[in-house]
Amino acid sequence: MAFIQSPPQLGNLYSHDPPLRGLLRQSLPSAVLAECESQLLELGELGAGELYRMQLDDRLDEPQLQQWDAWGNRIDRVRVSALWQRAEALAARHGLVAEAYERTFGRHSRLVQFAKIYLFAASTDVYCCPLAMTDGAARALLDSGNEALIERALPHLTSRDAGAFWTSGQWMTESSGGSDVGTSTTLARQDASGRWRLYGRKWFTSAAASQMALTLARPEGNPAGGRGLALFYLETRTADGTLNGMRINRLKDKLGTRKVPTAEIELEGTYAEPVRGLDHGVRHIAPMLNITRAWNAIVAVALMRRGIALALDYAARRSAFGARLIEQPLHGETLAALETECRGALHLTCYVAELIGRAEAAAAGEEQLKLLRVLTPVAKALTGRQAVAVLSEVAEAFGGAGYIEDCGVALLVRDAHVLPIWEGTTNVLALDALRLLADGGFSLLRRELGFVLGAIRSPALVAVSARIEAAFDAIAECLHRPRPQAALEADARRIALGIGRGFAAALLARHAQWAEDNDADRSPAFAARRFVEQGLFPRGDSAPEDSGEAIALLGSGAYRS
Ligand code: MFK
Repeated sequence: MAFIQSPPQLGNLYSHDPPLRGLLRQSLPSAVLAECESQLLELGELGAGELYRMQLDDRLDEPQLQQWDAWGNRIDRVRVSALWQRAEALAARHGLVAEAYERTFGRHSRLVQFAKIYLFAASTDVYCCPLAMTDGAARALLDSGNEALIERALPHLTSRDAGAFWTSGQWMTESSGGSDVGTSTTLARQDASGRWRLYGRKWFTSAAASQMALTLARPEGNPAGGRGLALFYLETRTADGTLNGMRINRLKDKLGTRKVPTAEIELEGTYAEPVRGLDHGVRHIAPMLNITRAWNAIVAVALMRRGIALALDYAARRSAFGARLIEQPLHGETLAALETECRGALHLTCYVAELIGRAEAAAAGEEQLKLLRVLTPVAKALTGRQAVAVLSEVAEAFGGAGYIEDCGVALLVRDAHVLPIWEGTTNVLALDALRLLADGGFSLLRRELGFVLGAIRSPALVAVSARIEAAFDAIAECLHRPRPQAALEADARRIALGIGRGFAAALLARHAQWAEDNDADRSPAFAARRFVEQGLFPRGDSAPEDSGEAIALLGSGAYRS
């Protein structure tokens, strides 16, 4: 009889996650935690049970685009997977979006919401994509002050009733530029009745099955660039169920996020309404981007946690060379390094969630708003890259089994790869962060770092804290050293990621002090120390001084045309 390996299992995602529970105990008032904990347990059970089983069974069920009906009518209907349909109903019922707007827990509502997203995300095949955009649309509409649109859409976007719940698309990307959105060519023109209609092609619309979208288009006669674009609201179908002046040309055939029906859409006179004036579209859609970037970060953490949970359980079941993998020092060290990254990402992302919560409860001052503005791109950029690295290592921890599609790990590796790409690539976000750091953001961050580290007393953590301060000194030197702007920009990625790592390390150290004081638990201190050892500000002494060097290096190869 051949040997059969028992597969990895998941326990309740909430009760089996000490780092999450520790963070929530530290950050939430005990009354808030007591009130929301049963919901977290329920989501943890769903994520480890029904939804995870569906995800494994549903593996090959991908979205389908039906363009024509039997009688030759163009219908362009998108059918999503069974898991996505179930996820939609559960997301509404559990208030995955609503939680943030009901504000039951005041300024803590965003953190509670993010804990829910974290428990929901890894078993639902990136259904968090439409949810993130829905949350972002609600935020952007509220910020716009457009009362008619708020009244029309917000009750749907924030509904807990699956029948009334709407998701929203965020249609920005055009083939001319996914990052350089200002090059968009979609035209907005008023018809004879004065209604706005859109004409153009949106190239990566991630929620083709959504009921509404926020999109950018250039009102006829407006100047080029992001400033000449306007933010528009549209509903995808008219009252009789037909598409609102658009065609879905095809669904994308992607490396990962294969359950997400990402479409190319032709706008052929789509009725739309301006959300906030007829220009500055990029500025007006930015609140949506900031929310989806924060979601991106928590989804990155959730995927890392899933991979590590599976790898740890597997390591306890699998034996090689006469011992279980978990008992083998090098394997244990390898998994501990992943666990450390995941904890740092969790703390950084939840800190961003807390800042959003404070801002929305009008409990944040100017400085905290600015801090949030800097830390959002930093957290998104760092966690996306961590997820790719961690999940690649998770696959290796399974050996050949991790390379097999129906083992459940390959899916995580493929899905993680989108996280650094959509919602702003690492370089776009690093340059965004660089601009903000130069504009007073760095000194604010440094001050906040001082507050965070100010709580630390234990000698081992004081040593950790000194290394974090030293990393920030090096970043400060790097930011302020006189050099050409091009050389500074060439260094932006290292600076942004270094700030993310340094701030995450500080949050881990503060949590470790809290855990020592409250739980006599030393594992958070190990995580803080290891996170610092795994690197805060890489290649400190070889920063590029001259951006021309990279260009010369790349240009010298015979492979260039
Ligand atoms: C799993 C969970 C996540 C799921 C997500 C779902 C998937 C979604 C699919 C997608 O839609 S992916 C597409 C996402 N696309 C991007 O993220 C675009 C990336 N590119 C950038 O972010 C560029 O930097 C940017 C488009 C903003 C550059 O455009 P511009 O026209 O050069 O804008 P500019 O001049 O930098 O900024 C214009 C205004 O917006 C400025 O304000 P003012 O008009 O007052 O000067 C900026 O300060 C402001 N702004 C830009 N980014 C901002 C912002 N304000 C607040 N927050 C921001 N992040």
